Amino acid sequence: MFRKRSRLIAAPVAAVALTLTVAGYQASAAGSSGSDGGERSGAAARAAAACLSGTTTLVGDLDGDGRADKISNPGHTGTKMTVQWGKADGTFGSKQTVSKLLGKRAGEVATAAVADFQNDGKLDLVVNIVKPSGVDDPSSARVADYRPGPLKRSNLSSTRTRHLDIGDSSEVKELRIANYGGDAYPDLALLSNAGDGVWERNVRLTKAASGPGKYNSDDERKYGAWGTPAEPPSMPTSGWKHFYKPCS
Ligand SMILES: [Ca+2]
Ligand SMILES: [Ca+2]
Repeated sequence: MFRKRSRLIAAPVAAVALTLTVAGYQASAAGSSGSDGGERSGAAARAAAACLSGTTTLVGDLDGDGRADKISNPGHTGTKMTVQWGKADGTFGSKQTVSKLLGKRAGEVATAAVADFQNDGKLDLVVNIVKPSGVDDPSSARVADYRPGPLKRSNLSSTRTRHLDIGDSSEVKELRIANYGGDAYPDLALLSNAGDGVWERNVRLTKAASGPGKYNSDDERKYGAWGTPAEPPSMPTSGWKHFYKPCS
């Protein structure tokens, strides 16, 4: 009952956010068309609007310095992510391995997902780090966070980090961006080892005010799935595409 009502309230908010996003794109286009004086705000708008370079690379500002950075996510799994920090001259630095920046230890699996979850123009990060138990009972995550941007370059920390329950009772193997419900806020799909030979596709839907939400059995029934290590559930591969346009 309560959830249904909050969804109805959320819909107009999403519509407003979409309108703002469109306005942002238009401002960006106006800025780049070269009128004097608008150069600085044009650059800021361009940095704010993340875009896709190919299917597995997102270009957008992750550290909040106003310059676009390059986030690559080979295979969409969240396990091999790299970031290249944007420089003043418009080029990008060398590839930094996200799991290394996060402080992954030997034997651990680090997964990450990047998107502007709350649609506020700043890219955010979801992180899970777990040492797989190697037995039927999954171990819980050492780190499982939502880190709203901007993030610190040295260790991808945020001043507003919040714990997420994604690794409390299962071992996250993949973290992916998904689009459930069709609103403006990127959702999460997790491939998890739930124990006893069961691999699950779990979901966390995002709310505008708080970012990725908690476990919700209705969402799991609607969007989740299960399988085995031999036949794992399918995972989304086009999450970024729903929320970001190709870089021109
Ligand atoms: Ca940046
Ligand atoms: Ca954000």
